[in-house]
Amino acid sequence: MIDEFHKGLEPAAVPQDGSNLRILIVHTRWNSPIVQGLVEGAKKAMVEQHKVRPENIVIESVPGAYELPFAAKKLLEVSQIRAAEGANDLMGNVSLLDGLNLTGTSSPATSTPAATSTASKQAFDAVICIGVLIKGSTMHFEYICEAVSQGIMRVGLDSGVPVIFGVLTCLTEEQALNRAGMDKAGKGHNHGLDWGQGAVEMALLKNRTL
Ligand code: DLZ
Repeated sequence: MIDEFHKGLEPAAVPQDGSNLRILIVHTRWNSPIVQGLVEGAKKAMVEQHKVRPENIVIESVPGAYELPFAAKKLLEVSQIRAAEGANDLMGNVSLLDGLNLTGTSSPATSTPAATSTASKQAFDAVICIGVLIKGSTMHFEYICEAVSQGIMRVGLDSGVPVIFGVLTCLTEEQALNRAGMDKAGKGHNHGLDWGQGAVEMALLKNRTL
């Protein structure tokens, strides 16, 4: 029997310094209150435990979980184009993306505007896709779960940028509240914390030069 059980993800063996990382969070507006709790958990872990600068966390929203892979892929590509142009700017060239509104899908309460600062010229080092799927009475849940998990994996493998699967796939709302640390009994654990930690660790792994 384990006396002291660490809920969630065990910390990495060595400190994970995220101070030079830029992270994208894409979250759904379905099941919004629970999703917001998970987003806050991910931000908290990255900023407070791993020194990620708040201005380097960009938050965008999509309607539902099914839209997460497309948004992750699109926003990742745009950030990579911007980063390439950032290098061009140093040589006096004009940005092809100037004037493009990258925050068009953002939820006003949580969004960090995509400014034309130096930080916004850095491509994302990792993406966290956050959503909550709750089973209903039809097969919809099964189809969406399968599509979203496969889609998120594909974006990560195709792009070479880690994409964290921050989607709760729950049978009941109580399960979802518990896994967002929002249950009445206070016995749950906010999985957003694990996703934030995982994003930093995987981003550093992506950037590692052997
Ligand atoms: C349609 C739908 C349903 C029934 N349930 C959820 C859910 O629990 N969580 C979620 O994130 N999205 C849900 N959606 C919306 C789909 O993900 C998607 O947005 C629509 O099918 C449009 O593509």
